[in-house]
Amino acid sequence: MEILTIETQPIDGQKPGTSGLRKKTRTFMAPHYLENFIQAIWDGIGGVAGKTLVLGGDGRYFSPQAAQVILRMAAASGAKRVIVGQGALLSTPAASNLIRTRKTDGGIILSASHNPGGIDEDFGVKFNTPNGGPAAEDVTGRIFAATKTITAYKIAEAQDADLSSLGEHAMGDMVVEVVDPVADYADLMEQLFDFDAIRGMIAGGFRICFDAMHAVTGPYAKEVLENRLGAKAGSVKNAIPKPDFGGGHPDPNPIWAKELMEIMHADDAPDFGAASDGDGDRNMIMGPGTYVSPSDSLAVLAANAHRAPAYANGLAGVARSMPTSRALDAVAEKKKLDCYETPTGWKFFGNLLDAGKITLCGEESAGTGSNHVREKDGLWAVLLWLNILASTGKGVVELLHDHWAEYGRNFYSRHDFEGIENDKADAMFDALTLKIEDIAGESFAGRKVIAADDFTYHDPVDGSVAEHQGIRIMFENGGRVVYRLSGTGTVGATLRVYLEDVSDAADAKDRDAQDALSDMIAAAHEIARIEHHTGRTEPDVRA
Ligand code: VG1
Ligand code: CO
Repeated sequence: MEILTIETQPIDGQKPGTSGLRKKTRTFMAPHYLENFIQAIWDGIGGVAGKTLVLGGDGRYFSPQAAQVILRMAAASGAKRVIVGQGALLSTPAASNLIRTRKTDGGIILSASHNPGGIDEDFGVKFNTPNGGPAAEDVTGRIFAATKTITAYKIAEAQDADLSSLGEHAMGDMVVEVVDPVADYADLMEQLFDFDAIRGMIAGGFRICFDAMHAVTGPYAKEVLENRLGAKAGSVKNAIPKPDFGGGHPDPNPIWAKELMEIMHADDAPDFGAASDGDGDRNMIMGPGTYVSPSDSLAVLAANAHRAPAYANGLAGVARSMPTSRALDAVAEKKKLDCYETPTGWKFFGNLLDAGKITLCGEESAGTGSNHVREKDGLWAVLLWLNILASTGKGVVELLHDHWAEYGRNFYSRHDFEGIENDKADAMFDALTLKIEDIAGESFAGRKVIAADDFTYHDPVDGSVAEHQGIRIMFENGGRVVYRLSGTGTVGATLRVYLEDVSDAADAKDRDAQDALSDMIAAAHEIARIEHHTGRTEPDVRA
């Protein structure tokens, strides 16, 4: 096998964001683009000679070609073995699990998650460390530094590895081990949850609808929900992963999971509805006629996790990303659990999980997970819900209402303003940063501000500091507005405005969240002067 050293030059903008490097697919397909970034990963982690890696992704357009390039580059740099999901498929949580259980040196996940796929859509590459989690900031910093000084990369001249057939294949001295992407993950789920109880509930007539959105969770959900738990055939919809996700956004929220919304709002709605995203790490939970907001879902899971075998001894602690609602904090307070507040992105939970400080964590963006892997995990969240429903005998809506009655309700919504010109978004944040300096005491939309800051995270495990993680404004009586810019988009800037207000009123369960948040929405616009800076009055997405 001949090893080629190809001369190259640094390419601008290869800075990993909230979750890896995400760009337009055509950008990744441009000469040297992918190769430069992969070589920078190898350089950023001290090379791959003698190492074992995991490789897979959500199956989006360009994944098969990218996988072959990465294998040839791993072989050229002396990797010992690469464990690849058959067809280059691995959901993000399944990849995390393999990285951990096979005691590897990390892995590469090919995904742009919930972003659409296709030659004119998005592609992404993420490196996960041996703990199974997304590389922390020090590692991504070294990778980014390497992209800026690269002069050459190494790639082997080899035939494509046959990723369709299970087993070991040779690429020079490197072994390409093709594994069933589903089996190990499904076995792990069976260890964590009471499958007998869930099976019994389903056999008793409990109906499920899971929308895989033509993305990677299809085969996982079919195996677990239909084959192992007995949900009737067809309970998993859009179950075959497609390179373009059927032309949709594989983003499980009320806007993009429209088909599920319709099914769950119909007269004969199933008892439980769920959806996942492109790479299988997000989840959306629904009961008949009811969407469970991700922040509420996280709180309900934290309050009830002990009903599942894996968490029967209770939780070590919990964590949420800063913009996630404080519904979780209410549970932690009552149950006397430590509750950590981290910046957005799963990489910040890794240290807390590794150190055993937390067992469960989540984000408002439909991500929930636990110490079973080091990524958020969509199907895991679905199974924990099912386990809780089976053990309490309650329905989704009853469980949610009982939760609010016990802990109060945190009304919550995120408003996204997409495709804003970068300079306008920056100008808005500059003005906002100045404004919050002396905002305490002022009132907006009739609500008084008690504090405001630009969130800085001090990692309690390794002492690292992450600054500028979002501007938050706290109001009297529990209201809160948070502003940040997305780190996963590929075009312009996406402004995210996170809105929260607290109520323990008896009629809280009947109120519409957007309506209940009208003060916070008005205050958010007034304080940041969103229309003045961006020209926008209405968000593109209300999640
Ligand atoms: C978004 C979400 C964040 C999530 C990240 C990756 O990031 O807000 O909570 O961790 O996506 O999720 P941002 O920077 O765009 O707000 V996934 O499912 O895209 O890997
Ligand atoms: Co995802």
